[in-house]
Amino acid sequence: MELKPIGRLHVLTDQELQGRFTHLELAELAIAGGADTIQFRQKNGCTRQLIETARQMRETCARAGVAFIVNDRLDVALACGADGVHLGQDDFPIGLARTWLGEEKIIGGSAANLAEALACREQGADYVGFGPVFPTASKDDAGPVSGLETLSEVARRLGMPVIAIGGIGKKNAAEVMGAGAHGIAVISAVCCQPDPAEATRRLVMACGIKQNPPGLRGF
Ligand code: TZP
Ligand code: MG
Repeated sequence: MELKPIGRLHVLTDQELQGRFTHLELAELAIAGGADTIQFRQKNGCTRQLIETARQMRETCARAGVAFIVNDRLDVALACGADGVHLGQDDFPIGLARTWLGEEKIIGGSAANLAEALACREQGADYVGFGPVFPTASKDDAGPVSGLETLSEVARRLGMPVIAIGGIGKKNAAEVMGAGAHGIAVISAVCCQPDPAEATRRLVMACGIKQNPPGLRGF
């Protein structure tokens, strides 16, 4: 499969770890700070509300030229016309999601080890979200940390974009990129900071991500 442009700073929006900002507000703040991909991550709630929130976020992202990805929910991604979906090991199968979304849309798959990462590639994922690389308090069932060496090996062996996740912040973002990650995905390093836009800006700088003109963000 042809490689698609995949963003380098994926901000996962969260309303469980913090209550100050809505998903939409977090998306706006992260975009203002320079994020090139927003992932709507909401584990529960009524489907109609999820679709409505996703629709608003998609519009905001589209205006800014930022990729909009829905976590877990293929139905919500389809309903709002998202740019893609991110699927975990227990979610809708990647290959089947492809038949619904078509070739153009982005599909990301979660992997915690090399075997899972290779399986994501085999099934047609466009990128692999790999982690947790470091300890994280943001996901209860995150599993053991992989560390930078395994991240490095996975990035080398996979030959496709690997987005590192888990415990990543401005202090370790540079070494994660140095280990071969295409980009990073974060929750608390943006959503739980006093100023999410400023926190995003610092992550962009820490990762050494080049800022493109609006509408051509990231990648
Ligand atoms: N998948 C693996 S670790 C993780 C997810 C969703 C949580 C990442 O959150 P944080 O706050 O960036 O460590
Ligand atoms: Mg999932």
